[in-house]
Amino acid sequence: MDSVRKTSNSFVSFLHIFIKFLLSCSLSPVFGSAIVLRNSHHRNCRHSLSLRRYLKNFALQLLHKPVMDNIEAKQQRLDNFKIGSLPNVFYIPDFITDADQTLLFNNIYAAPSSKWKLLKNRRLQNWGGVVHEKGLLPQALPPWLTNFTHKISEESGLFPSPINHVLINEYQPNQGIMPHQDGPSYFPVVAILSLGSPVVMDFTPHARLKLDSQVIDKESDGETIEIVKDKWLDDHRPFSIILMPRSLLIFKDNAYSDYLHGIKDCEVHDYDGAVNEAEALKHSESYRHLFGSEDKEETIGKEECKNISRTVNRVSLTCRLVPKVHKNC
Ligand SMILES: O=C(O)CCC(=O)C(=O)O
Repeated sequence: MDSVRKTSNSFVSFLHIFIKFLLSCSLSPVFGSAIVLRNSHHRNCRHSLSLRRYLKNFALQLLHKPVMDNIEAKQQRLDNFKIGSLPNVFYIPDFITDADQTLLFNNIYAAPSSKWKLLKNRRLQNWGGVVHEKGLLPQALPPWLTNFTHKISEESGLFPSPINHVLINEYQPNQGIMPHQDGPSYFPVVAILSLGSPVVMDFTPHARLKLDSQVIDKESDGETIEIVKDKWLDDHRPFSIILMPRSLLIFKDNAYSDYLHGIKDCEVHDYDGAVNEAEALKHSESYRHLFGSEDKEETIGKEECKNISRTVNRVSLTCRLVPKVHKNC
């Protein structure tokens, strides 16, 4: 077995050296002129160029093949976690373990109080540096964060270089975040790791995609109520995602640029119709007590009441890449 492995390793090494040789030859003027000489025989010097280009592409393809295969394998694996109708939203339950969650909590709450920035409806820690319109004034991420940002980059295969910025948001049960779109300084992929209380995140198409609004009359408890339904361009429509603790949400491209995302600032979140209901609830055994799914006959007939009671704080880690980094600090 060993000798077979050694032979195959030597063959791979030989192949790499040979490819590198091909690559340098295809770029070198000496080899190029040799081809020209050969081609002068055929009186067609255009062949020299195309042969050089062919050799170069061939060598590059062979060199990059393992890398491309690896990226494709990661994309295929990620596709198993696609949720909803958009191609660019992924939900990975149990992305980290309970022990990882405790480790993160310990480190987050070990930070000095000056690290917290108090906002009207939540507080946050900023790690990785200051994001300016013109790029990032960088600060190295601590190892307790890079352990997880590396795992996210590695397993998603969606970041062209290491994640260099993490925002940690802490929400009390009645706090949330207004619908917003992340800024243009970030590479258009967001990975959000959730800890603590489950919540529902709402995605709404950007106002520029709104066509008009329709008022629909609906009978409820003998009364007629008016429901305003917005109409959106193409296939855009609002959707919601349940974010369970220890899960990872990733969204990118048009889910990043065409939608606003937000979390309602109320203690009970309705998850009816959430696009990952099945995936999230499958992994919610230890949080069953937070989910209201019993029949509430006295209030809403036989309808199931699908809501989450937020009884503890939620902490999220929004992990992103700022491609443009200032070098002079
Ligand atoms: O807490 C979250 O899950 C979302 C945070 C967020 O959208 C942000 O920090 O921009």
